Amino acid sequence: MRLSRHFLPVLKESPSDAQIVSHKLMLRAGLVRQTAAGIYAWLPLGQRVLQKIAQIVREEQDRAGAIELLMPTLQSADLWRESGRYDAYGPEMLRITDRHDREMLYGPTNEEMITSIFRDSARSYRDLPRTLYHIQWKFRDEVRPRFGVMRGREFLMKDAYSFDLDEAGARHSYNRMFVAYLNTFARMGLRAIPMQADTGPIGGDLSHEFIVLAPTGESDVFYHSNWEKPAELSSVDFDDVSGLQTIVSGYTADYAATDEKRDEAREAEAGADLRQSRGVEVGHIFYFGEKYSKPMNLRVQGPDGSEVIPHMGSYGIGVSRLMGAIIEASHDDNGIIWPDAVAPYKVGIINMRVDDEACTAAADDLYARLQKAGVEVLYDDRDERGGAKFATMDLIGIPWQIVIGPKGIARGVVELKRRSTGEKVELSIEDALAKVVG
Ligand code: 5CA
Repeated sequence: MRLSRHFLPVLKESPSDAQIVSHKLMLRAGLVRQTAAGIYAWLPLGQRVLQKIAQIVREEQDRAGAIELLMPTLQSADLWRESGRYDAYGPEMLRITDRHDREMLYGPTNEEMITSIFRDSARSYRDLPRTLYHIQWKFRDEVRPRFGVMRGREFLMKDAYSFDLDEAGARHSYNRMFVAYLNTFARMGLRAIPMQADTGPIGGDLSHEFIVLAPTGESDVFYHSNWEKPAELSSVDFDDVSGLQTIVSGYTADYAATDEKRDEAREAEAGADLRQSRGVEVGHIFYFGEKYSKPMNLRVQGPDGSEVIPHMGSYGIGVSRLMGAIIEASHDDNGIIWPDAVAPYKVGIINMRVDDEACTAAADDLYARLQKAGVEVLYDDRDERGGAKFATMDLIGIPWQIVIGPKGIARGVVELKRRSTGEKVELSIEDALAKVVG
């Protein structure tokens, strides 16, 4: 994409309404614009990153055996009356009336809807186990939306729902998601710690929040210093019930809990290794058994002909919140440092002198060749000062930057810069190309 034809409204100054660095950078780098309190438009660059994050989430859900579908944002109030949550959910639910005076709501979550969909077609034990998920917008009328997309009112969530014949099966489904989450966040360059957590309005008694440590996070968390060591993830067999349980047990062996679930005995045991911090909740998984299946009358025929009430769990990831969490974890004074996996473009080309024929010919040619090689490339071909171009590329965090200037071109070289380390090397165009394409 040529920057001269792009829609990339970057800001020089930090907007005064933003308090935390990720929110400031998201506004400055032209990723989002607020359209109403806690509601954001995703500008072209933000939309690209959002789709990258969603795609990683999708690939890891699929790998763990979950199946994608898409449910609507609007739901009927009657569905929520079946579980008894319509009144219980309170003022966080955005309630809407249609022209026929039917009560509707903008979904804050989808346990009721997926249970009714599954109920309509699941008949026997052969239809289980299944885990279904979608990536869809949610609305929660938060009292205090803040920190940009971190706590929005409208936000993108991946929510998965598992159906099993019994508790042991449901635990395996839970473990699948537990491990899928570790892989998902690691691919985005994040260390998310699974912490024992409260279940709130979703219900149940087994639950983990996945927390990325950040001083600006909204959760108070306590954990063993072992969590500060880098994680090692190996490939896993998601169908291996005991193998998966061993992995999960390994991960939960070191203490980690949110404020609501602190355990004095385990904290004493950790002693001087106990750490306290703040963190951002990027995922939350729940096992709640028959909480929805029973009142909503979901039944299947078991292997022996008897009726079985499926055991369920639900598993959320804050897809839009993740963008804020990634920026909190990866930025410097000049701007965002996107991990390669979620960067809006892999390579940026800076043409220092658009009025210089040799520079422009070389830059145009490099741009065409990168595009041909299938590399996502942003080409700064604007008639601007070099300094402004460097600042923009750094602000928007492009991982590889190739600078083409008249002196270099005269010697047959360009400068290749790595955004994460700041390292710069002079290379021939061929070598620079080989480096970023490979
Ligand atoms: N039904 C369950 C699991 S699918 C559920 O709704 N869980 S949740 O309430 O914990 O939300 C799942 C994830 O959505 C959270 O871990 C968080 O990352 C994200 N999330 C929740 N509220 C917001 C919000 N107001 N703004 C942005 N992300 C949010």
